[in-house]
Amino acid sequence: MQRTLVLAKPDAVQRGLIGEIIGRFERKGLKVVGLRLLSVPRPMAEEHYAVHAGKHFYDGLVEFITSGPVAAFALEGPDAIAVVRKMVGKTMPNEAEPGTIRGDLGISGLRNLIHASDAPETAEAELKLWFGEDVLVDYEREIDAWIVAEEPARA
Ligand code: FUP
Repeated sequence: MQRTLVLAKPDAVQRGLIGEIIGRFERKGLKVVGLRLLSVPRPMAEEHYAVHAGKHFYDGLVEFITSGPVAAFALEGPDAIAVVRKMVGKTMPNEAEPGTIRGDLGISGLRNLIHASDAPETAEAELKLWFGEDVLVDYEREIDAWIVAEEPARA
């Protein structure tokens, strides 16, 4: 089981798309294990985007993510990181396939609505940054018996 961080960025919050976005992940079968709405302090934005520091679009990124409230979700499920990335779509909404969140709801550059962790190491670091320690919720869902199949044992 994997956990991953998803952010509905300020454009998604302003456009009233929090429910649409989290609803897609819920319908997919992912379990919500953390939820938070916050105004992002600049140092936190800088840490989140540290990997892009120095790039020509870095200042714009920090500016944008601090421009209004952000909704953060921690999602859990089998292969959650890759599954969520696939649902999010390509970085640029004009290139993202229909059926993906960016492909269906976005059209231009930095207004790409959403962030999702791209690897286990980044997911771990980002969940810590956005939720801190011991905040995510462990719980069982009975419906998981109908969603999550056990891998058959290999001979
Ligand atoms: P993604 O993982 O799809 O969110 O994309 P990246 O982590 O590569 O980029 C993070 C953000 O930087 C994107 F939301 C958009 C912005 N970006 C640009 O504006 N120009 C680029 O060339 C690459 C990324």
